[in-house]
Amino acid sequence: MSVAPDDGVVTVTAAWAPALERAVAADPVQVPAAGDWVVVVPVAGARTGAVERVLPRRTAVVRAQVARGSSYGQVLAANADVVAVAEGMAPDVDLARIERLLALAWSSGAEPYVVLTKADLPAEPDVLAAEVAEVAPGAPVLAVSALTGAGLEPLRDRLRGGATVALVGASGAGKSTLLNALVGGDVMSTRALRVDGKGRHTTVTRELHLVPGGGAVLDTPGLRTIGLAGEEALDDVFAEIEDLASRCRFADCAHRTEPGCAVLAAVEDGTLPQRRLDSHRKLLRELEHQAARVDSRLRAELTGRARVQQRAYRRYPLRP
Ligand SMILES: Nc1nc2c(ncn2[C@@H]2O[C@H](COP(=O)(O)OP(=O)(O)OP(=O)(O)O)[C@@H](O)[C@H]2O)c(=O)[nH]1
Ligand SMILES: [Mg+2]
Ligand SMILES: [Zn+2]
Repeated sequence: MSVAPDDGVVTVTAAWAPALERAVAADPVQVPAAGDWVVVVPVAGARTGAVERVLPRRTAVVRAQVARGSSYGQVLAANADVVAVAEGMAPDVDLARIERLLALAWSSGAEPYVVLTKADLPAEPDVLAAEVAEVAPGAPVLAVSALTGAGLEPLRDRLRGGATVALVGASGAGKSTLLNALVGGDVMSTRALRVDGKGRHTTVTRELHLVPGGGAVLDTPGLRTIGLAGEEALDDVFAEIEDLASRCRFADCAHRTEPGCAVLAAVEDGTLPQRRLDSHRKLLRELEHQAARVDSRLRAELTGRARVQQRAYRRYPLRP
């Protein structure tokens, strides 16, 4: 783990202190993540330290841990002001992936953006951007090219204002290339896509880089699986469906067969794409499953916690 101390120049290596190990044992979300502020206690006579504590996060992008069926979350980026969902305009745009990542972005507490990269490739980037804006209510949608520099100004503006911009998205979306363009140097290595268009996971670490004119950009490795952590609210992601739902005849309308359903009526008259409703249902179902996992773990923990704590304290007795 690398930590940039106050002067922002020296990098110290740091190991987890027992106190932090204890915290992580109780809740893996306490694992220090890129963007975290931590308390480091220096080790005398060495350029190393021990990370005692992770300070409370202002915002956090959390996904479900990769292990199938895990009820724990993993922090991808901490304390970002803007979470930019990066999606390449070429070879194609995956709307469902954008919606899924927006769920993480909205629930992070940061401002969600959609950044459509490689805008130099499609014939009509503006048409494509307008299409994506339909699935991203409330989030600015930018069409950018790291190659030509087009469309980067809104992000540069936020950075000049001191914001930290976290980039999340599939492998090969162009996150590291975008970071390099914003930072103005070759700080992250990038790599061409395979011929089949699938990314190769060039970036394997989460890194935060300071931008010379102010602000910081946080790069993350491309995500293959983006599991919802179970705490997201989809209301923001599907704001127009929420809006329609408030006009359904029944307050508990499931928008399936109910009479007087404003959502189904909107699908019927073509104002709401069926794909959008399907996507909402799919994420909602996934969310409910994950929330149930978290619930049953929390119940089990209430009974098991005392035991776990006893073990941890035996291993790392608190010094007086
Ligand atoms: N034409 C064009 N190509 C781009 C642009 N941005 C990125 N690329 C290309 O897309 C490929 C993937 O870029 P990366 O920046 O490595 O993608 P990444 O999202 O960081 O991928 P991972 O690190 O695997 O998550 C590289 O070949 C880049 O040169 C762009 O604006 N225009
Ligand atoms: Mg990368
Ligand atoms: Zn309804």
